[in-house]
Amino acid sequence: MNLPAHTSHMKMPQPPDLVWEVPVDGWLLAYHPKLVDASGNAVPGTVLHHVAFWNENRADFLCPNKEEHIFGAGSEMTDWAEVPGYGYRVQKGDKIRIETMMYNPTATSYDKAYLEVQIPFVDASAGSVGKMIQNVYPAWMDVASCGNSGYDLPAGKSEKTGTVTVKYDGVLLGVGGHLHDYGKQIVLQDVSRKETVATLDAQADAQGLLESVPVKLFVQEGGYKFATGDVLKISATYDNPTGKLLRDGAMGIAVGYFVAADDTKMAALRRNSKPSHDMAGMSHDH
Ligand SMILES: [Cu+2]
Repeated sequence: MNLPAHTSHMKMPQPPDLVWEVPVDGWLLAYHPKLVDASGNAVPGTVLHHVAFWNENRADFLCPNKEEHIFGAGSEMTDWAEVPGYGYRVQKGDKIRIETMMYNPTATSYDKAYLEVQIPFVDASAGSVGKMIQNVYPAWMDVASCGNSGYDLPAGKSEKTGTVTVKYDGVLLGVGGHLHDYGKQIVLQDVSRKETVATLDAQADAQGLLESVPVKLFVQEGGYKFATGDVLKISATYDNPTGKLLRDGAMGIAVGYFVAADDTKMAALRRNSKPSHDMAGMSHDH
């Protein structure tokens, strides 16, 4: 894409959705996003407004009104690391819809920028290795609950909270966060257990443009336990210094990997027909 300097996501001509048909039966292990120009030089992550991968063949386990959102990143260029022994199960022919939105808040124009996402995988048909992999499901715990993720960001300090209810027993292996520019913090609480699961403080530059959100892992302890019926509360805080309301300027999502106690129950989330595209899962349509 050509990314002229000082172009907002509303003004930038956005790329159409792509559909990637998964070529193997197996597991996707990690997602490594990278922005480069035509000669392979790095382009700063700040020009990525967001990218989202949706599996059109499965419903989300926390919000079944949405497609399964298997990967996403924004300006913080979230690198989804491999957790040894775990993977996201795919079937050959699964259709992954890739939604991308770019912008360029910087003073430098970038011509022919590419977003690359490297996905290490295991082919289940290639021997016994696959038997050792446990299935993980992406858990998107959103301040917008199960609605559209984007919301209007008021000037100054603000906080938005939402809840989602866990419908399966299992464990959370770790949690990171997705915020937009001027985001400060994401907090995930298990209200039913009266516990704070994670408090994630964002790193930003001097202007408040988001640089990174940390990841908290529970792998060592065997995961953070969720039970069916647990209510999770998500809070996102922002401090918008522009003095203006930023239309659709914010999101607040805690994102983790979930392992179900009984994986066979998760098979019910599979669906074969392609859902309509005006569903609530189109959370990034701004
Ligand atoms: Cu976003």
